[in-house]
Amino acid sequence: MFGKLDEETKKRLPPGQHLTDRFPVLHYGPVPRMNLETWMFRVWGEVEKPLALTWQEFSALPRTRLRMDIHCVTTWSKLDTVWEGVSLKTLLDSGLIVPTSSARFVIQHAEYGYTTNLPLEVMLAQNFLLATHYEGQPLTPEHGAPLRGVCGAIPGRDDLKDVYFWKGAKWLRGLEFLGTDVPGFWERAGYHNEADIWLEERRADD
Ligand SMILES: Nc1nc2c(c(=O)[nH]1)N[C@H]1C(S)=C(S)[C@@H](COP(=O)(O)O)O[C@H]1N2
Ligand SMILES: [Mo]
Repeated sequence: MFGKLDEETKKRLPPGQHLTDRFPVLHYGPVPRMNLETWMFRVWGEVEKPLALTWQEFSALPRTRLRMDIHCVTTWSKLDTVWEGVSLKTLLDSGLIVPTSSARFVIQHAEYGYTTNLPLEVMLAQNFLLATHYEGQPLTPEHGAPLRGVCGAIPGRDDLKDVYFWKGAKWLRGLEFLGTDVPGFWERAGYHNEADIWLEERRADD
């Protein structure tokens, strides 16, 4: 489908990955139905005060737009995807979320009990977003509407940690801050806890 890759593109493609210009849909289980009237976004655990926001309140938060390359562990990669939403760092900087001094990890909790875990530090970086929009449009149901975690790679930002796309939960409903790490859904199923795309941390024994 893609012919010879130029040098610039090659550098952006992690080992073992190939490019697609489609946007595959990948998840375990059915697509949940959403009801924005009853939808709540919650933050709990190692935070000074638990938080609960309605969809209207979440939609009023300061927003960020981000261009990233995304890399699925099943080996497809998609370059230059554009996302819009709220960065976790903004929520901490504004004081809306205040982690306790022992907070080190965050679990994303999604509909139907899907979870995925990341170090707090990774989720506070520029390449992680709580996204409501993809390519200027609200997320479609199959891609995680109304809210999903998104993690990708920003070309040229070698200082950031880049993880596989499963580390962003579609149909995100809450964040649990923790002092110690707890593996999420795919992590318990044998996928690598760290999931670094450049080190090919796919399965736990990779
Ligand atoms: N809630 C939920 N989120 C999920 C998953 C899932 O099974 N359930 N799968 C993950 C995986 S493995 C990938 S590659 C991406 C796929 O996102 P997409 O369907 O928008 O391409 O969602 C991630 N988030
Ligand atoms: Mo994936």
